[in-house]
Amino acid sequence: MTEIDVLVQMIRSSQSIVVFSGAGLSTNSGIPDFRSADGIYNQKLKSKILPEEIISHSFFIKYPKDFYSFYFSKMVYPEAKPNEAHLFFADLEKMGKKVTVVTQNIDNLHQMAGSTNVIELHGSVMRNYCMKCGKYYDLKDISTSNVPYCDCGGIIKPDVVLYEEGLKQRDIERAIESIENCDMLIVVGTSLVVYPAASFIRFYQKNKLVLLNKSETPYDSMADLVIHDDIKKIVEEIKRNKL
Ligand code: CNA
Repeated sequence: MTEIDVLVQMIRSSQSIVVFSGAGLSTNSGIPDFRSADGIYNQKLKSKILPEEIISHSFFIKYPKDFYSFYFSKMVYPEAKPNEAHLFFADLEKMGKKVTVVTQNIDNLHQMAGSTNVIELHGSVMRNYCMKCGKYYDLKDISTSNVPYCDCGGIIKPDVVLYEEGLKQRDIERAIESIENCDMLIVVGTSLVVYPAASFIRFYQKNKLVLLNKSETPYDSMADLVIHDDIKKIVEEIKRNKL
């Protein structure tokens, strides 16, 4: 049996599946991740300030102009479309599986692909709020060339979890509950170094933990199956195996 045969067998025998995804799932949609060689953290940036510092809460409050200039040029991709991997995970629902997507991504591509049950641990670039009056703004409703301000004069903040900010309690609870109770956990396209998100996979205690990632992760030794490859190739091979 090949690794792909084992993976297909695991999917076939699972009724409820959690897909725990990260930025690597969207690189084939043209959105760079953080930690790959050509990821955002390894790009030559104009400023000497580290990306981790720019996308922090205190930096946003102190230097909104610099924050937004980095954010809109490096983190927001309104033209991006779901790729074959997003579509594959959405199609599992059409096969009658109960699928919960727990994602660290902020790009909305799982939903665009058709997944109906998505927990966005780190929020979404699509949603934005005025920090003064709370008014909601869609991405298309805000200026992406300047600091966006509300009609009331308040500054608009993306509904994205920045460094120094906590995750929403409700999202944490839903993510842990779905991971604890699923038959199979597929972890895909994530370096598993961002906490607390990465720690949630420890709540899975059964024997179908699968890690699909180009590079090694700190959780590889915990998994029942690890495939280090491009998710595009993995999905193509799964389809060849006629799942
Ligand atoms: P990361 O730390 O950049 O890790 C991505 C992982 O994906 C790496 O280990 C890569 O080896 C792997 N990878 C890259 N491309 C592929 C591929 N085609 N097939 C298989 N594996 C691949 O990103 P994480 O998601 O682990 O880190 C969490 C951060 C990244 C979250 O806070 C996100 O909000 C943030 N982020 C999100 C996006 C997005 O929404 N698309 C983009 C960039 C960063």
